[in-house]
Amino acid sequence: MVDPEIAAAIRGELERQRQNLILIASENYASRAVLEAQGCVMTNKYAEGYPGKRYYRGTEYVDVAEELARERCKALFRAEHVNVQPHSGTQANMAAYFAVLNPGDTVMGMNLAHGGHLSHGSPINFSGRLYKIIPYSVSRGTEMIDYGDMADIARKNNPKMIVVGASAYPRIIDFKAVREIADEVGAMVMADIAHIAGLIAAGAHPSPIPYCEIVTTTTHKTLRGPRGAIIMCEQELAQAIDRSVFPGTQGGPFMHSIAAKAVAFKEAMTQEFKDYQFQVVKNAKILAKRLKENDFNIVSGGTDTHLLLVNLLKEGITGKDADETLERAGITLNKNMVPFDPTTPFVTSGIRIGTPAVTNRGMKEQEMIQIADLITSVLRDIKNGKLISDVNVRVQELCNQFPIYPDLI
Ligand code: DSN
Repeated sequence: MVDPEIAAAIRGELERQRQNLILIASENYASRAVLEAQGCVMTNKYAEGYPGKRYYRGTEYVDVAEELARERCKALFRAEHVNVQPHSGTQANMAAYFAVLNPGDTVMGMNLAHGGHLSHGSPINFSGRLYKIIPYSVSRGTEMIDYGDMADIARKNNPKMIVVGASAYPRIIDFKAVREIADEVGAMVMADIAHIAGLIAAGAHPSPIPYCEIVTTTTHKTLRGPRGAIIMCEQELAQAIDRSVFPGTQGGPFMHSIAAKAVAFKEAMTQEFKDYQFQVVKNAKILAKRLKENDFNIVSGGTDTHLLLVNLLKEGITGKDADETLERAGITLNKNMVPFDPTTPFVTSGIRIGTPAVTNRGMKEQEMIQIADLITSVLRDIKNGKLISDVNVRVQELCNQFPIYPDLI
């Protein structure tokens, strides 16, 4: 009633999330409890500092929320220390770098075009502007990280830090191998587990915690929490990390988001969450297998995680055309660069497909096969408007069978 225009936009977004197959690998549906905490009165409170040591009065309740978030997160990931205040993944990475690096230091990060992230050293990001970035890539043959190549690059360049983690890499990351490389050249290791944090919390992907000085992650992807991020680190770096977040790079913490992070960490300790994460991986594997049977070229031949990449060069379709057409059919995913892509990030030669959101609706193997076949029929005939409408009808039927947020209005 106060703002009908925004109310209509929110209702529209709810319907979009209900009536589309959300296959964007970084998106998910947070629980009602997480949404409620994120929309609570703690948004009104200023609380610069940390629990028990704030610059403002009246923080006794937000202190409870932040303490619970910290303790639950430490238990969930078996981390020595955690800072739950970062507003976003890139801000978490910025604070982490500022805690241990100086401008001009040499840092190795995964090539963005091979699955890395802007904040891991892209020249157009602060990370690429402040540090001397030496990228590492996937190998042409396997389209997987070649740890031998990584070691050679490290020996040649003596980085102060190796950053591992990706936003479009479908394979298990061998954190132990990276630790060994780093130890050989005297480097630190920072893992950005934004995409795979939920899998790690559930034991569906090996944990980087024993092998890295610093681990950052967003909280809203596979982890299924509110939009935001955290930094975990060994005890020795606790003070440097905390100071780097506040007052180093942020002001007042978003206490409502921190309360919602606490709720998400509690949810992540349940058996339901573990089962969900293993199903996410199972679903991604089935989707990859079916698309492969349908003659698509899957980057690295498959997946070990929640996402897969389809290389469309053979089909002569750009990622841009593919994601636009699929969106018209009610299938929402994103165009993505594939390794050694001859095009640009605005066009791309591939698509990225993730299973966290559809799995959250309860979809399983059988639905993944249907989804793979729906994607296939659209991509085999992308100019056929009638076919796109028919697929959209089938997408609606599938969405209706697996309702999400049924009691939200
Ligand atoms: N935008 C995120 C993703 O889609 O992977 C990364 O920050």
